Amino acid sequence: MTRDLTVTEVRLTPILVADPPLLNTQGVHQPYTPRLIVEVVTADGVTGLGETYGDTKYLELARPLADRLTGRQITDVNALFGLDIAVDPARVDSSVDVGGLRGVLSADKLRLSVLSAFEVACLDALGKALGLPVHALLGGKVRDSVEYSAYLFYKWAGHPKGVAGEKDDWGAALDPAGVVEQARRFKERHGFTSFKLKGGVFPPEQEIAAVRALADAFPGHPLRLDPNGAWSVETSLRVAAELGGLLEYLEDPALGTPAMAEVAARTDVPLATNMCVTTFAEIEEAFTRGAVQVVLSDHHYWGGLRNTQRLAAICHAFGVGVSMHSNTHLGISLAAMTHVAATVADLDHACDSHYPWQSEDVLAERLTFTGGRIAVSDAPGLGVELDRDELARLHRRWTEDDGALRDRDDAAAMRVAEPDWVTPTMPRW
Ligand code: GKR
Ligand code: MG
Repeated sequence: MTRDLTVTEVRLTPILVADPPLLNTQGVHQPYTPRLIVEVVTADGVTGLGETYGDTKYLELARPLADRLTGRQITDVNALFGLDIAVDPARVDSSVDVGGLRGVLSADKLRLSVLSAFEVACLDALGKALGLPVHALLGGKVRDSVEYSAYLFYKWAGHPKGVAGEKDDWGAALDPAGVVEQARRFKERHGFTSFKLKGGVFPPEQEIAAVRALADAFPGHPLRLDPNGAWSVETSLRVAAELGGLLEYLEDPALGTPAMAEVAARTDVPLATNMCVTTFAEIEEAFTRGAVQVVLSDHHYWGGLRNTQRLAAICHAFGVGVSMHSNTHLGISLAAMTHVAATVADLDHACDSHYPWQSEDVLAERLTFTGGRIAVSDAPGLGVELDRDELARLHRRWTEDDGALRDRDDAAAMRVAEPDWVTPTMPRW
């Protein structure tokens, strides 16, 4: 049977999704966070789904790319990556993304972050058209389920008074006991057996105490601490000395490759990153200086699932481990992460995922973690279906927003509670 794989329509739907008050070194999560849902429709009426960041700068770039994809084949993604689409320099002149939580923001990284959603949508559509799962299009799975780690955050019980937002039932976690209780619930609800604590929120001593409390409560469970570059080299070394034996790895203790290389040279604790190696161009210096032992890939800003495989191959060649970073994301991205993770042979660490924090999703059926793992779907495409009513509801929320929440700004969200809050200068400690 001949199929018509021509793209006849690309639908872009920006949405605002509920997010709990999770703390990080920049501030706190807004009550609603922007995401962009991409639908690629073929002449045969097959629809492929993709998802990426929804902030204005991503959306602005997605529009011309959507126009350029229309009329092409869904198998023509490589050419799309080669298109020269102008990026407004004002959109990248801040040089860091989300205050630096995702490393340097270049025009290329912005473009890749948008293209990744188109790539995933095309692969989903192609898989549906051929009756094959996305992992098969990527060369086939080497495991039937992918392990994720519980992503622990210091958090408030609720968003500041007077701020609209959804209630969550996680309660506050602002000290070691709160962190342990949160970990217990993660384990009970989703079966996770490894834990990552987002640090850089409190002085290092308090975060060291939280990790020690986790180690006592969950002996033998892999633990990680990620202060998003908030520490100096000396502080990083002090934390590494104190927590050494308890940590699977320390994630971005210090900011940038030179500082990470200095830390790595003076400790045996492995260092992971989603901040100093976030593009292919950053690999050479970091690897030759031995600055990182694990790269946390993210198919959004690395430019899709095939680029994630390329990154994994490079890491393998250099003896550097690979795992996955996560930012607030929904089920389409979790499905995409799971398909690609299933194809990477040497994925030696549980991947990160914010998904358990997201009470809302655009999927007809939420993905579920069992024993901390997501089963790799063998259904055609990504194996997920859109809930159109929910997509419309979350889009309405975006349309009705006066613009205040359409661009993620954790420092601004923090100022609602602490008017004098300024984005901390790094290193903070
Ligand atoms: O969502 O607060 C957050 C995280 O800090 C996130 O933005 C980071 O990019 O999770 C990420 C990380 O591992 O650094
Ligand atoms: Mg990180």
